[in-house]
Amino acid sequence: MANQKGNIQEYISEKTREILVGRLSSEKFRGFLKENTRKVETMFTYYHCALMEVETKFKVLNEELSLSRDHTPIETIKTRLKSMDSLVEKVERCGVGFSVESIMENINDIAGIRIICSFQDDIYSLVDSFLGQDDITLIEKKDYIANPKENGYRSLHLIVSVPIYLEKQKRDMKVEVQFRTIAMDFWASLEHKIKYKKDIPESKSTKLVNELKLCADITADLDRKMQEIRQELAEV
Ligand code: 0O2
Repeated sequence: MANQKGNIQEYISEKTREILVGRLSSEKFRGFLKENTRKVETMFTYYHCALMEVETKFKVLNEELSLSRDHTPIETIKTRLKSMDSLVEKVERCGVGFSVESIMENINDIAGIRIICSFQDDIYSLVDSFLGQDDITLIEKKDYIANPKENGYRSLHLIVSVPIYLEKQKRDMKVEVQFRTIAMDFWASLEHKIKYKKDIPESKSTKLVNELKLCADITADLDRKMQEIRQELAEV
């Protein structure tokens, strides 16, 4: 995920600068952005608002759930707006039309939030509580914890719709929520770095893929063992 943009105006200025200095690879997208700067700025602002709504929901759940447990279920919350490069790549890869409406309709992960927990069980409790809230609509769920990807990637992903209340309207916004344990996040961060590192010779890359798969198995074991220890402690 790209870094959290603390200040939306800073983020938009950075994006505008990217357009002006022509760093974006896509000629077509550059033209679209020049003509739609205000609309794109508004779009990112709405997604930023949706992220604030969802982040608050998890902070509230964390407070409440920690009352009934001997630990706080959430270790870290990270939010991010999709980087412009990544958005352009996805718009082109998915053959999405060059309009703000079409992008908002078809790209589901412009706003992303990652919830990092110590224990796997906490992930499932949080998912249940979050999806039980009456203003949250589930659009898609992928459980890569129950069904890890071939490379060993584990996380639980949701695409949800959440309302934001603006001056004169209510808008339903899509947000991607990823849930991971600390171990899953540690693994995914390294794997992500390796995936995007260019110029790795093929022989080395095959070795790294195999080693990462081994690490994924070790982290899955670690998560299971930590969960068991916590359970035993709770029963004392
Ligand atoms: P970023 O920078 O994290 O946003 P798509 O979104 O179309 O690429 P799909 O199948 O719709 O793919 O989405 P999926 O499987 O839910 O995965 C989307 C996000 O999950 C990715 O976003 C990653 O953050 C994470 N992810 C999925 N698979 C892997 C993996 O094998 N390794 C790692 N490290 N992360 C993974 P982006 O857009 O790739 O990047």
